[in-house]
Amino acid sequence: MAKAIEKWVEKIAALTQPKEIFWCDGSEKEAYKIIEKGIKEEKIGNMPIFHKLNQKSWPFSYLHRSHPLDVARTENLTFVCHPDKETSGPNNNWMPEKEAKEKLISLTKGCMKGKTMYVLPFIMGHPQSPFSKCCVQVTDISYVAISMRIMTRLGADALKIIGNSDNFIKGLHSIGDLDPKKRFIMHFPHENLVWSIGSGYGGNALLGKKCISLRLASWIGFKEGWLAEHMIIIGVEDQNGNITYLVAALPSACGKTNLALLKSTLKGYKVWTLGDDIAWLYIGEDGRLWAINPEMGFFGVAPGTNPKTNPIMMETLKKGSFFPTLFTNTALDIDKNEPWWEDLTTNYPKNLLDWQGNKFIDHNTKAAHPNSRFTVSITQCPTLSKEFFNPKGVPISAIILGGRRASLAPLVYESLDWQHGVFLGAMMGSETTSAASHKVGVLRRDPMAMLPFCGYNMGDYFGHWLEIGKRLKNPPKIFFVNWFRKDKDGKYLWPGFGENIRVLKWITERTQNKIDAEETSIGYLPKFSDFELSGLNISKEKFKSLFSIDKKSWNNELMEAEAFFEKFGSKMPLQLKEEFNILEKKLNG
Ligand code: SAT
Ligand code: MN
Repeated sequence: MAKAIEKWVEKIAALTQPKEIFWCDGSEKEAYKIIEKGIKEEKIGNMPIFHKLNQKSWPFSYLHRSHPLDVARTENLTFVCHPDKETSGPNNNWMPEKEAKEKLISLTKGCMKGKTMYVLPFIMGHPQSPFSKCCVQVTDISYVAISMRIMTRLGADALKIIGNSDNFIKGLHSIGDLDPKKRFIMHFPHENLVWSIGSGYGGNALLGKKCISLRLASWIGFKEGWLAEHMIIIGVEDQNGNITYLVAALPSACGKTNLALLKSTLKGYKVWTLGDDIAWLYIGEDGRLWAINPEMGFFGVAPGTNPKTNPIMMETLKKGSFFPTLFTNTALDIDKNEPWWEDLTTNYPKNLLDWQGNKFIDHNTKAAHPNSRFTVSITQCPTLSKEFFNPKGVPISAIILGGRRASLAPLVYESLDWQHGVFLGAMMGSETTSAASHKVGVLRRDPMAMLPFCGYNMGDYFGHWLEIGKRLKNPPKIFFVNWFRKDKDGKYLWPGFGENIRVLKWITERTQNKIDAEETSIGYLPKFSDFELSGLNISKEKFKSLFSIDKKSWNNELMEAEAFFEKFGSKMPLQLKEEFNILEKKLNG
């Protein structure tokens, strides 16, 4: 009798009608066979899927160019279809399941004609962890097959664990004809199913990432008592060799990847990397919060990455291993056959093709797409923590949340307790940059950096955070950071990058109860004498402006947050309303 997984694949093949079915085993040999297919057989427009880059300077690296209208996640075409609209909440697009399936079936019928259907069995999380999830995704493009091999634990192990059972998360992906009008990324949490058609872009197509590890997993975690979060995981080692583990959620364009691979400027301090995007958090037997990274790779933004801003990522990208490294929509230095992006070097290479493969002439435009990306195995990261391979994960002492705020938020502050931290996290907002939107400096509410990724009603999500806090015997402290505060002349007050280790030092010392702090209306702030500033040109006065609290702006912030909270109606937990009232009183009392 055919196994459940074979039956499911047969059913999908009957609908999509591929020329052949290719079961992937995750081996090295197979990876290069798929890349060959991408170079010789598959195309987007008239462009091959992969271009082999200079293997001496960029070992095992390939360039991929997407369809020009398929360069980012499309939140407006992303749906979470719980049986009822209220469970999906105002934070998700929703349509009735019947209507959603009808649309998807008509778009998917025969969509793989003449193509290869790759079957990708993979595990999100460590195979020996009770929290890991087995998944199977089918796709009709080699780029996605290879990307999934880098980003997940793909291959025979997953098949072995799945065995005859039908206990696996299902992902159906096809690039369709890449027409944005025929594009949908739909989630069916009650069926453990993601169905995505019309896009080959990362978050829309690598279903293990945002679709499974955040949207579906957050819902599973809600029901099972754990959290799936949009967070990096790092270990901070101090002069005595003690390592404190932290998670951090920052919206895009807030230096999240740089923080995950931070190169310390403080002697004796070192940051160990465990993850750059997603953390699954569960309550351990010891009553502490533990974190695992379900992924195996980095899918990071290329522009701005260079030996100064992120030397460790540069090393990771250049390392090369039997996992290929992919560059998507970067520019191409023709003479060297190397990828290039803005700020990689100070000068433009002489002969450059832009991200669409045209000769780059107009220096008023960007050569690499602002959202051009690299896909690289985490195993190539020189600062990878050995605990990454521990199925238990790591115990978390602090949760860092934050955003980009030119004024308002101090460089760092600590919430008074878990509930207060959840409240501040729920009203989190960040200013957009030109890379993310054409309007610069527009404020977007993005609670816990999860707004586009929470697979259920965010009012329930806030309640779930509060519940988790109650169950933790020893909850992590919750901190807020803002690297982007500016002075009156619009200049950044804080140097950022490697110097952020100073903020991490203060945070870890607070978790170890080594130092006290100044209690204010919004939480605890560092004392000047406790904050490591040696070697930086930061006066007491400048320090004060990094940490000043402007009553008027905070009142204004509260007003905006109130309007945001109202969207969630009766789902909004009462405790957060209480916190709201307390803060309002403190600010004005
Ligand atoms: O959404 S993606 O996974 O494509 C990129 C990101 O926002 O982290
Ligand atoms: Mn992300």
